[in-house]
Amino acid sequence: MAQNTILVGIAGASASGKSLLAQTLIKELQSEQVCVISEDSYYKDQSHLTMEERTKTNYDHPDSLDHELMIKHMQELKLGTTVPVPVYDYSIHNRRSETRAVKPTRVVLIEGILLLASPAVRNEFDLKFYMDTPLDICLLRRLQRDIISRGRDMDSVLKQYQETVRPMFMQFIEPSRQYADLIIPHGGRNRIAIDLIKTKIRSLIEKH
Ligand code: UZR
Ligand code: MG
Repeated sequence: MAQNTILVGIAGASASGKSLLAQTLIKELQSEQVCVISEDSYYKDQSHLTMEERTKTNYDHPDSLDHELMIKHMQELKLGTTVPVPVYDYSIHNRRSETRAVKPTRVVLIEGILLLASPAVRNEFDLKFYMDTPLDICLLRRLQRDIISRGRDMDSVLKQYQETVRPMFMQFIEPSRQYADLIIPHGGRNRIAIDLIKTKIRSLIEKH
């Protein structure tokens, strides 16, 4: 039997434009056969830790993510099962109690920093993209985003950037670029890349 759900991975540095690309594809495709899941949803449950302890977690290291649950969900989606995706709340560095039911649509986009870093995760994808946005641009976006939407201040963003974001990018994310099928420069507003990916996704939906 042909596999029904196609899994598309969008990896790359933090604030490289992964979510923007995914959201743009969803908006422009206007199809009920496409949806998006964020790898951030799978940050491990930290209910047993105090807020103080949670701020010390290295969220840029693969160990902070529940990749086992994510892989299980990826496999279930491919088998046609609806999955309960955790809902993550950055302001409390933890999962909320509720989950989001994600249906096995024809194409499921998954976006996240560490999707291509481990063989177990990357092997589940049918198509793999890597956002190759210059790091200085990512840092500027990250400063803006974390201060405006994730309730941080400048000092904490810069500290986190130097302590974990940049070193873990060098150790895990940048080396994972080689596993992508396609490398996307210029960030989430790369019009040619958006149009090419839309064409590919439309053909996958139509072939169904
Ligand atoms: P994107 N992150 C947090 O800052 N706090 C959390 O509770 C969970 C995640 C950050 C994480 C990573 N790390 O760089 C980023 N740090 O979210 C990934 N430090 O999200 O791909 O949207 O940038
Ligand atoms: Mg994002």
